Amino acid sequence: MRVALTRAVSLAIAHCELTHLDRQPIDLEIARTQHRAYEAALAGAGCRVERLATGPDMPDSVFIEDMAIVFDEIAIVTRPGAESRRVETAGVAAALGRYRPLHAILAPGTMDGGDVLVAGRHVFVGRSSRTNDAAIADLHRAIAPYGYDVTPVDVHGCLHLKSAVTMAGDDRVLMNRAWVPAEPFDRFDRIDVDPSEPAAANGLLVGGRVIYASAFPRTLERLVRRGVRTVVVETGELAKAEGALTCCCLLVDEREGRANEDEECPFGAPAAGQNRNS
Ligand code: CIR
Repeated sequence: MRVALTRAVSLAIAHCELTHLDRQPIDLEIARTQHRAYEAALAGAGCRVERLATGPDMPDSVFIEDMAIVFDEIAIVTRPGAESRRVETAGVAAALGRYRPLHAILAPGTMDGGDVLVAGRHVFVGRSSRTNDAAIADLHRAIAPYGYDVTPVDVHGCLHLKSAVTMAGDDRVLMNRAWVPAEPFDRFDRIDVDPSEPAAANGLLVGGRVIYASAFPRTLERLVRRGVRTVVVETGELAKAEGALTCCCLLVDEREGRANEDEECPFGAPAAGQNRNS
């Protein structure tokens, strides 16, 4: 079974971090409705959705992807590049600790999960305003023993690597070459975003389909023409907080048994059920 960890939309989402966008009013109820529809798409793709609670001190909590990178063998808990978001890691670590042994990125490293694209044993990591070389080296040390290689990729003009490139199939990527160099992705079949839709490179590949935003009809047409199975969702309200599709979940393939049965969670996280609820 595949678990999709999601996190509730905070009532403080209007105070989210913004890097490339101007602040606009965000309608909390619409954002929550869109988030529920996204969760329904995840369930339709075969996931068991497990939604973590949030709090008013976590405006960006819905973008749970940035808190961790989940591999079959281990989960990496990040040290987010935006200081305001570091409060989010404890609850995510507590949830992930039920499924995987954990490794924490430590200072001076900073990393957002949105900068990490996993393609089998190949891991691409964006050097961005959120992710630095110390964290990339730390990640590499943690996962190299399991046979993963790590390729750093410079990202320009957007928030994260996965704003610029995401998986659209086992050997296929959807990308915006204006924001990320194409060469590291030479081995993949590539689909380019429509030039009029620069932010269209983020889709979520899950259960043999790509969950994709309705905001990018021209790129959607390209995906469909190339035979990609798509499920379209409305995410306009979450996009105002600079979030996309991959960033609203962490996918975990469930394995037998608990990962950390005998270990204490290194994050001092609250026990399950102790998260705040608004
Ligand atoms: C932030 O700036 O951290 C949030 N407002 C948006 C994060 C989006 N995360 C992602 O695309 N992985």
